Amino acid sequence: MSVKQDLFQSPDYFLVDELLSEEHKLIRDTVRNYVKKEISPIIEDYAQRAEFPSHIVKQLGDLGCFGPTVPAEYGGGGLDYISYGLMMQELERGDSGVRSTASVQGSLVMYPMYAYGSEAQRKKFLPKLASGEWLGCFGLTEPNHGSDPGSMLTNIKDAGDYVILNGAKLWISNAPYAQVAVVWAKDEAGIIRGVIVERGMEGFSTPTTHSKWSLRASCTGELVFDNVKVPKENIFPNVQGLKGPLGCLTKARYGIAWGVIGAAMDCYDTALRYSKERIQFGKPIGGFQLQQKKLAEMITEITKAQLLNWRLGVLMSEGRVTPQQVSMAKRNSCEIATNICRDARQILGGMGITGEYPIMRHMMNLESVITYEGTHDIHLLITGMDITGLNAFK
Ligand code: TGC
Ligand code: FAD
Repeated sequence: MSVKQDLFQSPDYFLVDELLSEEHKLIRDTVRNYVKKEISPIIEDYAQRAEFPSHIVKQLGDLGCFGPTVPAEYGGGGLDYISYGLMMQELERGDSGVRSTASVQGSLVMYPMYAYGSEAQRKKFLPKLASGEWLGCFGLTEPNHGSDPGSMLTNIKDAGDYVILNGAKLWISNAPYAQVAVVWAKDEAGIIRGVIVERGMEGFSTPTTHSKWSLRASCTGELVFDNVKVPKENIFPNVQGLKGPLGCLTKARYGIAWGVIGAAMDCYDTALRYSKERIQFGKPIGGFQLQQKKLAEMITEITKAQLLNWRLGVLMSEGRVTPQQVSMAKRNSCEIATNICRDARQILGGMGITGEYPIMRHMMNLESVITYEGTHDIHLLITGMDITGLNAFK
């Protein structure tokens, strides 16, 4: 058995499929088949080499994975949020880095252009991003401001038809391959504004971040702005303040809540199959109570998360979800997925650390996912503030 022969069978213990429409299932199965055919056979090699499989950008665009909830007139899919969640689940079943590429493009680049952008910005950028002709990135985090982006130093100064952008962003997914960057910077009044920075603008560079042990098949970099002249027509006219980037993060965190359950499902499915095939002490290790406890707890947590995600998707599609509900789901999904990967790795014994199986790669990836888009502790504090009304950040 090898990850290159993708034998994945999706666990569905509580018949959650029955909550999905035929269209949802079709979308889910289309992305699942794509992952089996195009991602699983190659992803381990790319991860081992720490290389981004850049050819998948066009494939993901063709598949409709970029901006699926953006209206069709701008190149999006005009789909609901359950469809989007299912896409993220299937992509992350393949690899968190692949889901990251789609999350950033759809939720962090296309969404703000659609929600906060001018009509000219929407028309210029969205169709090319939706099709995968262009790749985008999102610059919020700075070297000295991660969990506290409101203290950012990157800034714009008025210069007539232009603003002059200075500063630096760190840990930016897709940066080295991106044609456009959605960047958050403070104006002279200290108000956070969103600007679209295009590759080729003088003074703009995107050095690659090396030596990652996690998300190795995703390319991460910096955004460096040295007196970059950005035309004023590239500023988002319809949002000001930290709620701009945080509004994008609500969409992307939603995708993560679904996505990491894909990684957990892959680890569970792999461990279950292995436990039935691997013989020790004269019987399959799946017959030992200690291994059954791990497997039973995994499927219990996966099932609870599948139901939570489904409900979250309904609320999101109806426009009734709160950012705090999304935080709870992102945090819960990351925690259980991380634990499931660890237990799955143990079930595989020594084989669990090899690239013959996807588990160690998922495990390492999840160390980034539990940290980005708000760390585990930050999401706990968001829930804490919501239920007590007391703000632990200030
Ligand atoms: P605070 O005063 O609480 O809020 C400022 C304004 O924002 C509003 N708001 C939100 N709006 C929409 N969605 C949300 N989730 C929101 N959370 C807050 C809030 O109502 C307020 O609005 P207004 O009108 O009153 O101005 O802000 P704070 O400075 O106290 O910070 C709160 C905190 C810590 C929760 C926030 O800063 C935070 O979430 N920090 C975590 C930072 C983070 O998540 N960074 C992610 C960077 S991007 C990334 O990681 C991409 S990885 C991509 C990939 O590869 O998949
Ligand atoms: P810090 O904020 O320094 O936090 C360090 C520790 O302190 C954490 O455990 C944190 O929970 C804790 N902490 C901080 N404040 C508090 C508090 N008030 N109370 C209790 N504990 C606290 N950013 C982008 O803008 N765009 C991207 O595309 C992007 N992609 C990423 C890709 C990868 C692979 C990684 C690893 C990160 C990416 N990020 C991106 C950045 C990511 O969002 C940040 O790493 C994250 O928000 C945490 O910031 P930090 O690393 O500076 O940690």
